Amino acid sequence: MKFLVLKKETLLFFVAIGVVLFSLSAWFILKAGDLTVFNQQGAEDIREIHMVTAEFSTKMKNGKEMEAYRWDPGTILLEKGEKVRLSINGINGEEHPFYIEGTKIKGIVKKGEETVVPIQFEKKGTYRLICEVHSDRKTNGPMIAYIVVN
Ligand SMILES: [Cu+2]
Repeated sequence: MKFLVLKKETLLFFVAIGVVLFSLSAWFILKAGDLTVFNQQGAEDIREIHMVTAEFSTKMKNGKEMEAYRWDPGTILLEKGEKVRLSINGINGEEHPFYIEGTKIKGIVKKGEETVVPIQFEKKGTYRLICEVHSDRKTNGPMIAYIVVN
């Protein structure tokens, strides 16, 4: 019968402790659940990044025309080991044969066509996606995109 003589305040105190403990454990369980979901990176979990070939062109006051070809976006960010499906649509320029520096990856982007490049890097660093025919200013470039792997 000793338990029944607990004061009301004491009971409230224990109830409050119980609520706090319950909340904490619920929070940890939910958080653990989030992490589990986050770590479920299966073979199908491939991120898609879209890129286009673009062209800037302008006419100088003396009538001279200038142009520059670009990959757009010019910089993309990847996580180390992340699988990415890089989809490049040829908008401006007839053909852009390209390679990715430091890899064996190469291909060609043609006007009106989509070129899909599967990429995955195991080493951190910045990899340049270079168009062979517009690689510097003299050839209406530089048509270089930066793939930054963190
Ligand atoms: Cu090009």
